[in-house]
Amino acid sequence: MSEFLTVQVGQCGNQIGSDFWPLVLQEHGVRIQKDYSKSPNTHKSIQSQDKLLEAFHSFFWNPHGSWENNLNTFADLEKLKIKARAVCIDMEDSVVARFRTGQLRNLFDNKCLLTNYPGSGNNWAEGFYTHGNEYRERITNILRQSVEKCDQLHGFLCMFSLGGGTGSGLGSATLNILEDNFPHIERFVTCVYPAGNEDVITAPYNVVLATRELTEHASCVFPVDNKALLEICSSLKSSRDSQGIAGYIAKCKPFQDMNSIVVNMLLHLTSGSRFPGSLNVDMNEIYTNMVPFPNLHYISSSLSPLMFPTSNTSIFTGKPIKPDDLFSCAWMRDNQLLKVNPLGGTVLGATVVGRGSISMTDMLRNTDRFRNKVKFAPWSCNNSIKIGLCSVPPPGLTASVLSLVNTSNMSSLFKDVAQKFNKLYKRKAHTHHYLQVPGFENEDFVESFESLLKVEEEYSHITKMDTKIIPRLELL
Ligand SMILES: Nc1nc2c(ncn2[C@@H]2O[C@H](COP(=O)(O)OP(=O)(O)OP(=O)(O)O)[C@@H](O)[C@H]2O)c(=O)[nH]1
Ligand SMILES: [Mg+2]
Repeated sequence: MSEFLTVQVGQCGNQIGSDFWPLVLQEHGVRIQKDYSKSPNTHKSIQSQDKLLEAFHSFFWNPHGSWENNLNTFADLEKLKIKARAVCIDMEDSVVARFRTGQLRNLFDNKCLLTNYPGSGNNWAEGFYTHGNEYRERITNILRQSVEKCDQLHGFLCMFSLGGGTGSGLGSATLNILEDNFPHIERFVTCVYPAGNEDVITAPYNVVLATRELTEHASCVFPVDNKALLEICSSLKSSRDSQGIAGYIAKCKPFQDMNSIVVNMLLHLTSGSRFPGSLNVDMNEIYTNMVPFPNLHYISSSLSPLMFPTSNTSIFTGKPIKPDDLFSCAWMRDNQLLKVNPLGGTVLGATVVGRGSISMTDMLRNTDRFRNKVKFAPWSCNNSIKIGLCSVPPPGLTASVLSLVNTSNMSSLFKDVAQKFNKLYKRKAHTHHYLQVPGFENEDFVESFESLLKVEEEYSHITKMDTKIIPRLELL
């Protein structure tokens, strides 16, 4: 089984992380609550103990080496001093402090938690140059120590937002450190694009500066955007509420709900590398099949059923879930974790991973339906779609589907980002905050913007390619 190391940077990255670990434990059949009698371990009683135990070292390491069969409760993990394979970095202390003192405190290795005060002030340059230079050595050492604890490290799972300063700036710097020190280990990034009606005025700068780093240094990016996540969550929670999204935000803790959707996507994405299945699809296979050219590595993702793990409510609640409906929902525009239409453009690569009771027949029938709806890139042989079947469903479900599409429509994301950047940059508003940071130059703005336009053009170019019938080569 493959191992993954999560690298959580900034407030958003660590908040996603704080939702990630309880759900990983739940998925591996470990109960967290103190009063265990109140929460029967249904997932574990349904799934074979061996399957869940074998998968354990994907996300955890055990200083004693031996894995016992009785990892039923969090106390069992504490007894064995089992730790999460996690590196948590933030330049302020509020979120990471909760890892130090919260209910799961013994899960985190204190040596892998790195904080400072008071943050990067929503400034990519502070995160990338100031903190990146200051902490380069410490981050390198933490990463080295964490990697040494792995036998079969498969990839880094990096999580951060692009709107603030630490996640976007120091997250980018960390990506560079990973590439320099571990060039052969894939760097998978889940990054959060801002919603648009921003709480951070300088977000367009941070997004453009960080996107260049993602293009140059990530292996594969699974972007999500807060607008799409907010709409999904509000429709899940308050579809009967006349106030819509505003009503939902007023009543709930939206980030927690939004993050749980992202976490479910990450768990589904890595499920084939962790659990057995009749058609296993590993993360490196996803990467090979989905990324035809190095720069075009941005993947739109969607899950079905979309649900909040804590409440187990989804649009299918109370109804039997038909496999075909699960697939249809996964390909719906409104269910994408990013505001792009996966069926509208040209498909550069597609993967579908079914978990639980999805059969091969269901999979083939539905991927055929998908094939008939979309246009594939001209080089695609027989419009191929990578498929995976993992036998362990997410807790509380019998089946689920993850759709991944690398689509030329990704250009719309970059167009939108460029527009917002231009609005600020043409008046040079707020640029002095960046230019006063040692190491940052106006060239950073210019080159990052050019890099963004290049990716946007490369994606747009695919749409314009014709499917030409190339005659077979004749032997001379
Ligand atoms: N989905 C989601 N978005 C978040 C979360 N926390 C912050 N954001 C978004 O992330 C952006 C701000 O980035 P943060 O992660 O707060 O900033 P940071 O990386 O800590 O950087 P600084 O605070 O500037 O040092 C904004 O667009 C927020 O809306 C979260 O938990 N979930
Ligand atoms: Mg912060």
